[in-house]
Amino acid sequence: MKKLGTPLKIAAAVMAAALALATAASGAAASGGEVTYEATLTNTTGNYLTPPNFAAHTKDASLFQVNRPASPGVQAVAENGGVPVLAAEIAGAVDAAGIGDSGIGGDAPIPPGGSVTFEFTTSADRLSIVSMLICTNDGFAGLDSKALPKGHAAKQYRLQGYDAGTEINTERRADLVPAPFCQLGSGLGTGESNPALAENSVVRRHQGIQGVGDLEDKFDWSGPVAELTVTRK
Ligand SMILES: [Ca+2]
Ligand SMILES: [Ca+2]
Repeated sequence: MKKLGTPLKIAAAVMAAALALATAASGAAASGGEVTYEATLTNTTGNYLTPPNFAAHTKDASLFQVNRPASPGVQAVAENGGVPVLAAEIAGAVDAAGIGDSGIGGDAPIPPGGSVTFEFTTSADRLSIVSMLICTNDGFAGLDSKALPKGHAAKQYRLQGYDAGTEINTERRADLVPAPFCQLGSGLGTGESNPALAENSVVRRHQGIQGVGDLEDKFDWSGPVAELTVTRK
């Protein structure tokens, strides 16, 4: 049986390893010259998304990996919309290593059907994104280390829904973040992780809203949860 907190220690080790690898690769990446990209992320679900945390990076770094524990920053976003926590984590690993650019796309949640456009400049060749599916326990839209466009034609990507594996999917509004986006009743919701709901698992594809709680069906989705278009400027 796993002890509470074990996945976080593992995740920290994963991030440390990613940082070490990223640092080792920085010389090669820097020689390639920097390119500015424009990215537009469109929400294709009935759920709201947090402003996306993004990172351009080399192949040796990652924001999350399927079948691995989520990092503390990814957990913070997936469970509670802790966008600044993940931004600081990524900046500490990727930006500090000099291998790319990271940031937050926009400053407001993206509504169903809505979009956000952001730019970044980097010599790295891959892109990762994490954005909370707000009306879920610990669900997020994710892009895992996809190659950035090499030519000037726009490149399309699809983000899948992932379960961070850190919070049990109760689908109860009382366990969701107290944002106005999930039509919570007055006083419902929490911005803190509840130890009693710790899942102690790994990142995996999200199964959508299963109807086990009191969350409405309209927050469910099937297939990809967001579309992304990236263009070299
Ligand atoms: Ca939560
Ligand atoms: Ca979960």
